[in-house]
Amino acid sequence: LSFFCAFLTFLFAFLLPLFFFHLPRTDVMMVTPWLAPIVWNGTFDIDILNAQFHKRDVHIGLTVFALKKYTVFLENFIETAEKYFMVGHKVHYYVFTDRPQDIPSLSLAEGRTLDVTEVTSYKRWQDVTMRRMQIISENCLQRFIFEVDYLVCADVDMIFSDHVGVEILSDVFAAIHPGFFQANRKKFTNERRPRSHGFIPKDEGDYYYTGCYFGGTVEEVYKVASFCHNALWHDESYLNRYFLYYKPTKVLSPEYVWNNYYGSSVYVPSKRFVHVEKDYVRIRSD
Ligand code: 2GW
Ligand code: MN
Repeated sequence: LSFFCAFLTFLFAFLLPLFFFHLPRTDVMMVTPWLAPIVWNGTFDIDILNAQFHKRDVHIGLTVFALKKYTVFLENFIETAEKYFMVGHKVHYYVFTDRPQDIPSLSLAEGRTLDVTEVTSYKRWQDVTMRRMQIISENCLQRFIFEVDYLVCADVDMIFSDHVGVEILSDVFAAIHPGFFQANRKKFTNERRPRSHGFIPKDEGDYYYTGCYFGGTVEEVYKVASFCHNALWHDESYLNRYFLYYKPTKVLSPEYVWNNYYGSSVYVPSKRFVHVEKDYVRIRSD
C-alpha cells in the first residue's frame, strides 16, 4: 500500500504537471547554488534552443579516443551519434587512434565530417586516459579554435540512445556521475591526499562529475584539459578538482551519462548516452 501511495504521489506531484501544464520539475534540483542550469528532461524547449543556435551557425566538435582494442566501440558510437547527437547542426567528429587502419568508413549526414588523427599509445592505462587531456589541449590551439565553436569530449565505450542536443552547450559544462547524484559528498571518490594536485577536502565538492563527458567553448575546454593533463594518475580526480574552483556554467544530469550498472532511476526516464557493457579484462589487455 505504501508503495502504491508513493506511486500516486509521484504521478500527481511530478509527472502529470509536467505533461499537462508544462510546469517546471520539482523533484530534482534545476539550478546549482552558483546559478548554473542543471539540464534534466522536461526543463527546456528544444525548438527555441535550436533556433538560437542555428542563428549563430554553431559548429560543434566531438572528440573521442579509440586506442588499442577500444577501436571496436567506434562504429556504434558514431552510428548512434548520427541518430541522436546534435541532429541538424554542424558536427565535426575528431577521432584519435593508434590504429587508423581499423577505423571503418562510416556514412555521415550532411553537415557532418569525421577526421581521424593518428596518435601513439601508452602501456599504462593512466597514461592512455590522461594523454587524452594533453592531446585535446594541444589540438585546441592548433585546430579546434579554427574549426568549431564548442567541443564535447567523451569516452568511446558509449552509445547515444536518446536526444542529445544544443541544450548541453554552454561556456563550460560537466556531467554528474550516475553513481553519485544522490550521494552525500562524503561518499564522492575524490582525491583525499592533501599533497595531491587533485585534493578535495571531505567537506568540499559540489557534485561528483564524470570523467567521460565534459565540454564547452574551445577556450574553456583548453583550460580544463591543460589543467588535467598534468595529472599523474586519475584524470577524473583532476577534473573534479578543476570544477570545484572553476565552476561549470551548465551541469548535465545523469541522463547524459548513464551506466546500467546503477540500474534504473525514476529521476532519469531518458537515458541519452549510456556506457556499453564491456569485458574489462579482455578489452583492456594488450
Ligand atoms: C586501457 C586500459 C585500462 C583502461 C582504459 C584503457 C583504454 C582507454 C584503452 O585501451 N583505449 C582507449 O581508447 N581508452 C580511452 O579512454 C577510451 O576513449 C575510453 O573510453 C577512455 C576511458 O577508459 P574507460 O572507458 O575504460 O574507462 P571507464 O569507462 O572506467 O571511465 C572512467 O574512468 C576513466 C579512468 O581514467 C576516465 O576517467 C573516464 O573518463 C571515466 O569515464
Ligand atoms: Mn568509459
